[in-house]
Amino acid sequence: MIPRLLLAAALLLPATSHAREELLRWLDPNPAPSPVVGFRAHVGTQSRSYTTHIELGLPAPDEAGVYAANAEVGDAVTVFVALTAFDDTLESSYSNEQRRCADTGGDFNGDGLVSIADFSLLLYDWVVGDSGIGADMDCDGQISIADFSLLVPLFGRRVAR
Ligand SMILES: [Ca+2]
Ligand SMILES: [Ca+2]
Repeated sequence: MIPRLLLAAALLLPATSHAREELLRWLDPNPAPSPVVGFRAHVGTQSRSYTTHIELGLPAPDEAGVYAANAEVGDAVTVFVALTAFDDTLESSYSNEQRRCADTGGDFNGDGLVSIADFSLLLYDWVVGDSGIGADMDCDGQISIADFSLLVPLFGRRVAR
């Protein structure tokens, strides 16, 4: 009865200055009627190491069987999320894991402007490795030309943070 997380866009609702909301969407693979009475999200800043556990309850699925709920996560740039389902007695294994990245808007140094300084930071991370400043703009776990391509059109933009 392991639930399956689906990709969903991150919602950037500033719940507090130290948290953000992530929209989770998932499927319950159990044949109807499912024994599941609730779902739980598990969140951490390292893969497969979850420090926060959030009760999602049993929201009503849409007509395609997709469940959705918001989970408030810490404002670390990247978090890892997995789900479990439970019935009256048992809790499932972890679902597939998803990496969720905060949207820095390309302003990696937090000075409110996407400038050559941010390009330099991205290039540095590209060479040296992800330092956690948010340069992994497409959230695929590596710094590459794809992230650079996402940053280029943001050049000169002011970013409220
Ligand atoms: Ca900047
Ligand atoms: Ca990337």
